[in-house]
Amino acid sequence: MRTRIGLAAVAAVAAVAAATAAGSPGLTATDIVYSGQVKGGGSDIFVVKSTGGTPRRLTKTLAQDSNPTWSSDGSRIAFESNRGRSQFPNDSDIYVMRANGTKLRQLTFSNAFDGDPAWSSRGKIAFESDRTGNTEIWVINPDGTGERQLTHNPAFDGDPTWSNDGSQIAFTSTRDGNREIYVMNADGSNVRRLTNNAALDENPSWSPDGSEIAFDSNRDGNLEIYVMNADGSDQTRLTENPALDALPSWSPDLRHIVFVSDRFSKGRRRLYVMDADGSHVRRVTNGTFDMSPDWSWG
Ligand SMILES: [Ca+2]
Ligand SMILES: [Ca+2]
Ligand SMILES: [Ca+2]
Ligand SMILES: [Ca+2]
Repeated sequence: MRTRIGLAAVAAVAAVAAATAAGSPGLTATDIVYSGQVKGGGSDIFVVKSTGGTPRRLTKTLAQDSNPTWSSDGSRIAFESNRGRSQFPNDSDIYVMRANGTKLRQLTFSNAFDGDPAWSSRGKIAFESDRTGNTEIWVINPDGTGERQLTHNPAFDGDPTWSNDGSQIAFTSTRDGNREIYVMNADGSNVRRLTNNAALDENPSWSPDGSEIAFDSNRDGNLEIYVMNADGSDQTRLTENPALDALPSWSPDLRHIVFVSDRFSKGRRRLYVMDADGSHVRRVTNGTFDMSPDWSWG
């Protein structure tokens, strides 16, 4: 559900320009995959260095390619796309390709929405689907086998993110009335709620060492990035800006977090990297609608 934060129509210009994160102390140049709006109205998958520079475009369609996620060895990328299934307006499916954009393969084939994949260290891909009539979390193997439903609740269940060892999944659900962050075992059992707040709490991202979960919330009036311990304790705000700040993802060395913001560019969403304590925010991309970053595993 990551791309559905107010998907307003925006002017479409290709997403390439100089960035400002180069030379930041302590920031290692590793790959971040994301989706960017492109000329003609679709969105495609791009990879950019965390230190900025010209993004590499991996897909080229008039469709919406979005919500990319790295395999743990960095060799493949899974993503969501509505390419090729236009007779079902809300249809999208999970696709896998090599990290250079070749060898594209479709994994799901329902006529409903299948999206927001998250790849685990054990090789499983969690995703959300509304094929049963409401949004649930499912899991599938990267070869298309083993498709299985994990949540069974009439509310929205989405935004999956795996713990580092692949044993647990954090996710967003409205089962208690509004968007909260929950954790469950990888087989769907033992659901525990981590947030309890009348505001939006969504888009969890598990840290690579398993100790913390970053997420976004508007509990302080507008969307900001927060972090909490993996048991839900010590919920701390990292950003403080009237702009939209959402969709966090951790760097492999735990020292930085990439997120989406429209600060300095009203209506244009770009990727920013900050230190894990919220300091030293620097811009990474310069597109019109850059969304859903996923930082590589190493
Ligand atoms: Ca589908
Ligand atoms: Ca559900
Ligand atoms: Ca909430
Ligand atoms: Ca904000």
